[in-house]
Amino acid sequence: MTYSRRDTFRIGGALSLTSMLAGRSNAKHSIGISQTVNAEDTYKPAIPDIDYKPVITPNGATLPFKVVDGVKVFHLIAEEVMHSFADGLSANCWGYNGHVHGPTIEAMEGDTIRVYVTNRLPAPTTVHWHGIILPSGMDGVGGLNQPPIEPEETFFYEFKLKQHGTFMYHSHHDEMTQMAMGMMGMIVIHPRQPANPVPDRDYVMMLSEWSIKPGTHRPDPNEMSDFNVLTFNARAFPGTEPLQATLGERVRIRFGNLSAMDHHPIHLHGYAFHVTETDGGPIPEAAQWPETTVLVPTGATRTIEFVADNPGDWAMHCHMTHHVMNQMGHELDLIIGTDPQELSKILSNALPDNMIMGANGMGDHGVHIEKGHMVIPDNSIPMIGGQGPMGYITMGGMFTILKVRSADQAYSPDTWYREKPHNQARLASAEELKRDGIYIIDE
Ligand SMILES: [Cu+2]
Repeated sequence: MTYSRRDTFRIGGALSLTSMLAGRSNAKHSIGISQTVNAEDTYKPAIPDIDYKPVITPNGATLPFKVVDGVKVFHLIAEEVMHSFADGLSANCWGYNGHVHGPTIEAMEGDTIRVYVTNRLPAPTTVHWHGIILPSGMDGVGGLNQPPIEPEETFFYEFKLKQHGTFMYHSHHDEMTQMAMGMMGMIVIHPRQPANPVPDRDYVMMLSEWSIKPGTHRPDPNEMSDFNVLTFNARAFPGTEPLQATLGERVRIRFGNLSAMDHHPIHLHGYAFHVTETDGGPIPEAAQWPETTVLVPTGATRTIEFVADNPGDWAMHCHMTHHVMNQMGHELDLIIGTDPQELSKILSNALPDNMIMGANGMGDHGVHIEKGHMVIPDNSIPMIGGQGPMGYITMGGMFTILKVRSADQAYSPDTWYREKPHNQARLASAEELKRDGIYIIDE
């Protein structure tokens, strides 16, 4: 469905037609292609579901607002939050308004937003509006653009949104600590005049990484390289909520990455997509090229779009293989190819309850843990994956599932795609092997 300004007038009868038309005629490309709004333009604040189709933040929330004298007023409260990454792992993090990460701030190009930031943390903080073009005094770098917001203080930020696209917000005071603790969120600014068809599903995914030592309850901001919890919207698989699409729908996914030290190549199965915008602005259609993996550098956003024309359950994950594991130690000795029985015998004098794992790789760890064969520290998810329709999914971390269904198939996040038998990979039959001249020789 294409969502036009005409629809806005029809649905939103209360909105002033004159002011919107006036704003439209004044609109021009002032700075770069992403900016179509002049500072002097006056628009009515855009209303969700009337002026724009709201985005979906899986496992997250959108920050509510109210309108006071034509200005959108938001209230961010920085505070400690006990956050669950997946069943079995939670930690005391720092976030906003009871959420880790903070709720998505959503508005429209031309809106003036006022954000009150209350600091309920034990440390000073600030908020930086990443990618937003605004006055220097509103940019939120502690010490440079403003004094830090001391505990219990409330700061005032106000600026007009002159651009559209996908941006982020995060603490810019003691960043290393505060961002490692979770202090970040996404900002979506819808265009006044959408250039492309408006998507039917518009998802927001914040990528981040954490160091949480098994058995502890706090992220460790001092970690520089060995991150062990990798997340989409602060959740690790199997804690990630699937993305949903109905066959034929246009899907947009907005990725933002504020990981401490890593870039994430996000791969979507079953599709080729186009990268349509960065936090620098929209990419002209002629310059977009097809991809199956989009590299999202830290400190950047990348937006992809595709038409969901291939039904099924499709994996979407970071392609760095250590980013789809949960809380494993990466300094393990290599024992692939060894005989676990022999090794176990040697160890049994010193460690009678030892259990050698990993001789055939890591794939069976999650199953062992879930069946209780292996005791794990309290509050930890070492290598646990999730149960799928065909067995155990040996993935964790930055992994989720896009579930594309036809309109007549009821969708629920817990149900799986039913593939037609002729499209299903399976054990080869003896008859087939013989027919095609494939001979399996036992050694
Ligand atoms: Cu990654």
